[in-house]
Amino acid sequence: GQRLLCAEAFNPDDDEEDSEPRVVHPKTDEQRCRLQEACKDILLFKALDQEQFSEVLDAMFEVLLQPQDHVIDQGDDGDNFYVIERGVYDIVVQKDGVGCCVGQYNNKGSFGELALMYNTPRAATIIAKEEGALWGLDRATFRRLVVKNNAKKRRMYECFIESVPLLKSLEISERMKIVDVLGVKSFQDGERIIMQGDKADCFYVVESGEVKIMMKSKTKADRQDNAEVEIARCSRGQYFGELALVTNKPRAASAYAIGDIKCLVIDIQAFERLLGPCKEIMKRNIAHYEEQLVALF
Ligand code: PCG
Repeated sequence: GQRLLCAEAFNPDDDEEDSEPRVVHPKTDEQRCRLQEACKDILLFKALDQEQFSEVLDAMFEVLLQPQDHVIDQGDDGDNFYVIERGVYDIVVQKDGVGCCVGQYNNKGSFGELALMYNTPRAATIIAKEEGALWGLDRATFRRLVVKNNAKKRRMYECFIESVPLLKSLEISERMKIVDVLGVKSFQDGERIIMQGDKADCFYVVESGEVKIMMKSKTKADRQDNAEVEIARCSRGQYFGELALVTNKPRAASAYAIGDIKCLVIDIQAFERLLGPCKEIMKRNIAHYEEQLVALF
């Protein structure tokens, strides 16, 4: 028994908050419905099993915001993780004493994970631009259920992420930070992953299977029946969905699953924060898209 106890004490997967009681904030059916809807696409929750996910939902509590309210102040200790129910929020980072707006959340997504994941001070200030509502998740529950998955995620994706050509120029620690915040999504044969003309909020790397990139034809006859032309395919290790994020424009093409596939998904805020060093490579590849299109149409 003694030896076992010692071994357990050194298990890095163990968390100091493990013994804390389960947090439950009672909710009305209506609140529970809204909460479930707000959380269904949260990438950090994708690795949770059903039991863990329902524990997370139980622990969440609603926070209402007025315009100009600071949800988070840079430099503070991290208390909660937040999922957006509604509202627009500016992301402000202090650089050399000057506050720079580096991005914005628009009625969806989540923030506040970094301080809780890495035990660091808040790295940005988050300001409500209008009336809004958030769902908070306390630090202990977030660490116990979400951060606990990170070690497993790193083990699962380390090799694959090392093999993605786009990410070769990053340091290992930078690649692991990508793994910590990515979500894995499955799509069925023929399912549309992104739609031409939509606002862009995610970046994708194909983990398994193949993705077909299709563009609405530019010839007049085809345009009338909305025909799409295949312009590219992506397989394991290749990425798509970067163009709209780099150009700040709507999706320039649609993407469909060929067979049942899996993609790693990174939200636009993590893309901006972590993939800056890869942008030059992406831009070079984007320049080739134009040449390919000229040949196609
Ligand atoms: P945290 O806990 O540092 O609190 C501020 C949050 O802002 C941070 O977690 C991220 O979730 C979020 N965020 C969004 N974009 C950025 C960015 O470009 N830089 C940083 N540091 N944080 C960002």
